[in-house]
Amino acid sequence: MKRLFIASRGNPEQLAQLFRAELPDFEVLTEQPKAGDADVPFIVVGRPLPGVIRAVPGLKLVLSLNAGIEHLLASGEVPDELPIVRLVDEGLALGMAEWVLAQALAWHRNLFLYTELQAKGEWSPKAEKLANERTVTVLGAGALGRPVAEHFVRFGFNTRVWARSKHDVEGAKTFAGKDQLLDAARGADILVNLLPLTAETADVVDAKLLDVLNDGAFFINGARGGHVVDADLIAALDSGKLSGAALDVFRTEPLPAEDPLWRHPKVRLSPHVAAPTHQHMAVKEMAANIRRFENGEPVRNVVDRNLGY
Ligand code: NDP
Ligand code: OXD
Repeated sequence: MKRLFIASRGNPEQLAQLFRAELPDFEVLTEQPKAGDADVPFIVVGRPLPGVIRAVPGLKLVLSLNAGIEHLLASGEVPDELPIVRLVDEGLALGMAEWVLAQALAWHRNLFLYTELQAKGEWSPKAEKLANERTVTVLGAGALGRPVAEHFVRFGFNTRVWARSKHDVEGAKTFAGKDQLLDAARGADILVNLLPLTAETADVVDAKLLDVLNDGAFFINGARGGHVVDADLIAALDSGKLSGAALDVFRTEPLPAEDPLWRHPKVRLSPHVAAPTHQHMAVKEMAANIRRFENGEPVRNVVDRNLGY
């Protein structure tokens, strides 16, 4: 029963070596097991090819190499009875916090603007504000949203957090549910999206939400492109409602060459690198969950299929 299949299309052998170090009593496979083979209760997946998961005999637990698992749910590749564990680890949380704070602080201290002025040879100091003169709203209070909000609090920003349920985040004002979304965002200077992509959260960043931000606000998207109505985002950038946007994720990735976001002067793009999976940290987390499952203990970070995250 101690068998694990790595179905990653990246570098399965490298992952397998890390798993062998964490789970020395396990047989770790990188070749697809088939019907009739001995049972393989555990599979580690990124974006598996069609049919890969269903073909594994005796599968009991699906461990995702990603925090966002909407692609696994949408593909229908994981049979309903199989629990899916999403990736939650310190590496993701630290990485996302670094990326979001880097973007937020660069905008807050006009560093993007000064880079543009430098290109024109223009010495033009702007009125600089302190963090406590700015309001930040973070959408999502989960494994990534909460630590990001806590960093904003530490820097002294007036911090607000919005989630499905009510949270306590020390030093921040918290909001819950659809009815409080606009209140959470009203008058914010920086809007950060760290929601999972679900039926409820798709298109949540639209004209209605952007309209209630402060004029000249900055939008940071580290979650998924499907959260944003791109036409509304571009309209808000063009009208000056937003002075800029930092985008790491897009509806289609890689972002197609013809997409206007590539060339928009107020958009800062990065190629889905905000919080990459650090394999050695992720493997430790996944191995610990496999042990919990084996010992009959509750497995952590199991996806609620009804909620979609
Ligand atoms: P979590 O599942 O830990 O947190 C999700 C948060 O969103 C929770 O606070 C949850 O509320 C809230 N939420 C969910 N649905 C709603 C809703 N309908 N209305 C209001 N709030 C809602 O996710 P993570 O923090 O781990 O990750 C967030 C997303 O970040 C991932 O799903 C993925 O898309 C993205 N990501 C991007 C990466 C990158 O490199 N760009 C890397 C890793 C992840 P509640 O607390 O009440 O349940
Ligand atoms: C993830 C991601 O969800 O890479 O882990 O976006």
